[in-house]
Amino acid sequence: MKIKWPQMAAFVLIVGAVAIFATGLINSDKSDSGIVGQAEHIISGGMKDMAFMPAVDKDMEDPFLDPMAMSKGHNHASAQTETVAEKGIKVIWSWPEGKPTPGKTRRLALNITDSSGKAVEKFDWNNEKLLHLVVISKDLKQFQHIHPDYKGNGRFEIAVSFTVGGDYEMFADFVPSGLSELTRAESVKVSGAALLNAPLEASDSLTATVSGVQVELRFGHLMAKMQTGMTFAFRDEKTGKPIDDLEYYLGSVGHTIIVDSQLKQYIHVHPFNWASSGPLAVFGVTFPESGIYKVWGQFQRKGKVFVVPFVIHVP
Ligand SMILES: [Cu+2]
Repeated sequence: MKIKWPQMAAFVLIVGAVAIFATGLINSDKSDSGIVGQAEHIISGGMKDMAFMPAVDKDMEDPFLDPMAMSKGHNHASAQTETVAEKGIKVIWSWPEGKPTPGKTRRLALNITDSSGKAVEKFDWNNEKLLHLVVISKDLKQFQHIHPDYKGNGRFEIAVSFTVGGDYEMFADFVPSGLSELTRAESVKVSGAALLNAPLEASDSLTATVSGVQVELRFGHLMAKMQTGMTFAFRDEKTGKPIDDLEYYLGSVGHTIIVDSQLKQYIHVHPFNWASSGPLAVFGVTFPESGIYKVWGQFQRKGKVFVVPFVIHVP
């Protein structure tokens, strides 16, 4: 066999990455109950051999799980790992047209400042956007993932509409140039009849059908404080055939947003096999505490974004 040196170098890098990952598993973070932003780093190679990886059916081979294809690193600070400069970054949330009410569209403004109160001017592109805004109702039934426009001088704006009244939590993800990806959260009360808060229960089945696609969610060894693989597997609803024509949504095969039942933990993860078009989207995630979590997977096919929600119990 002829050894190609670029491939050899890549192999060495991968082995190194696996070693770093293994260390990360042992030193898993202890997190308190603050908002936790989280993102997972690329691991490859030995992934398939570890308890980490969920088992998938034989016909669900994904060529982009090839270690050579997985190269997109991603850096995301958590409340525990933020530097002093990062901790100083604040978002001032305001509703210039008044507080939102159900059925009416209202403009939301986010002004981002540093510790001295000065506007943060420059942001890095992050998954094709400068700022991602996720809005979730307290009962976790309502979910929006939207992208405010940058108006300059640290100010982002977007028109938001709510279908029902009640309490909501808003999460903004952004990367001030030179710093890590940060998450800031704010609550908003939408006037009108509040939602009935039925307690959240884990989904009976981790299979759902959305827009003609049967989506199955699988985990490796699922346990709090331990990184596990989280795989979405896609089949055609009618034929049962694996789907391999997913399109890029915000620069990758999909995105997942996860919150705990109290909306205290917010986890935004990007797939390892980001360049894939299916039939799998594979993520790595660490659930900070045991409990009930809601997972929204977002994917795109035939020009349309679809959202797949699941409620899971993490032991
Ligand atoms: Cu986004």
